Amino acid sequence: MKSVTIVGLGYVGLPLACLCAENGFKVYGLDIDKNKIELINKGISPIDDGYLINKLKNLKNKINATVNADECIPNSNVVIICVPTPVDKNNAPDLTALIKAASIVSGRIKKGALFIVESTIYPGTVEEVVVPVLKKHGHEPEKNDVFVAHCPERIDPGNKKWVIENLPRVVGGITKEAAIKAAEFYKSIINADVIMLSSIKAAEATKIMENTFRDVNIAFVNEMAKSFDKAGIDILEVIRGASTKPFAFMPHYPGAGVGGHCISVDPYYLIEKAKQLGFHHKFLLLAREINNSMPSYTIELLENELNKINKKIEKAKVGILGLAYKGNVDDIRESPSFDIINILKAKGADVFVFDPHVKNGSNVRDFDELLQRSQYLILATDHNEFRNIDLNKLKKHKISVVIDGRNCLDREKIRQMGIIYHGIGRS
Ligand code: SAJ
Repeated sequence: MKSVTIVGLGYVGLPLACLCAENGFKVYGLDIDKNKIELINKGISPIDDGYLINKLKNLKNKINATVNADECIPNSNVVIICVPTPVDKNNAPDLTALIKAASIVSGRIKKGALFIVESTIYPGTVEEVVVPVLKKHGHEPEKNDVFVAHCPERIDPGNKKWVIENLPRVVGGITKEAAIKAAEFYKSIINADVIMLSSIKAAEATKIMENTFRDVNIAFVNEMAKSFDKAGIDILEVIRGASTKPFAFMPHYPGAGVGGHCISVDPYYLIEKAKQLGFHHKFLLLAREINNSMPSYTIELLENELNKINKKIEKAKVGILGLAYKGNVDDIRESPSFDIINILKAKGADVFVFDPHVKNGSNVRDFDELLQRSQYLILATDHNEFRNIDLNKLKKHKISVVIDGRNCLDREKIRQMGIIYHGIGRS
């Protein structure tokens, strides 16, 4: 039986481990988090994701989760790295986890094995960072003593339509043979196209382009929202109008900011690498600047409404709905909610926070307590729980201003109750 070790059992590694187990592989999961290992070996998902909760329940004992690299890597035909590749406080790529994982693998991987990196990386990372670690351990990937490839992950947390089984993938290899082996591996576990690109750099660049494309398009609608707000135009209506064009338009939506470990991070991987190569990505940086301005813009909207009713932000009691970086997930990485909270506190406001998916981040017991203690609301995350709130409760608790950071509440109904409503590009 073919065996695989997945290094890193997060929102990328875990679905991949489940898929390999379902396709007859002997699966090892290697992670540094003992608590996570324990849960997975009990068939419990450490991530609040319905898809994973279900899969793991049915795959109990089919995934051997361990902290011990010696137990798994030497016995694996395939080793796949799925560790986080964040940015540091200066928005420079932080490859610490990747380098550590590459070193753990390089010292243990057996000759002839397939070694794949799925983590999101800038073009050149495998050749310039991972291969030298392999060579230090006596490997020669260019001679296929191990087959080294890159297949960028495309997991979209919470997406029920596009899941790991049916998502097309691209692969690139240090050698053609490595790319072929990687393509064969993914074709054996997914029901979707697997495209072999001519180089590993092209595969690394593909993912960066996908996510940077999304970041600049979100920045585009965020800037349009600011402009239309001045003109009293409802941007949602305009996006709906533009979407009637059956070609050459792709809707994105303005909001209180861009969070998550993909869209808000990946552009910096390309920006930094290009800088080393002597190219300045002014457009990508401008898009990042626009998206990073949305939290303070959201608070500006609140202050403008308070000024109209002769109220001040100082000592204002503001309820924040949502900590997660996007709706219906429990992930708070790079979430704009934290910028909103910090700016409000710096302005002297009292801030109350409730997120049903991030209980340990909330400073009130539940939604009702948040309403009891707040005068004004900012919706920062479009969880379904917030989309479906009983708006009459706002009236009952005398909420007087609502800033809808995801344009997901019923503006008319809120206004009919005499509550001031302002969205992002939606006055
Ligand atoms: N956001 C907007 N406006 C939009 C879309 C998103 O403000 O129109 C915000 C979200 O609120 C969030 C951030 O951007 O704060 C990122 O949202 P996202 O929907 O892009 O979600 P992610 O970060 O989980 O992105 C993933 C990515 N998947 C991978 O990297 C494999 C991305 O490639 C997908 O395009 C994205 O899911 C998706 O399409 O849902």
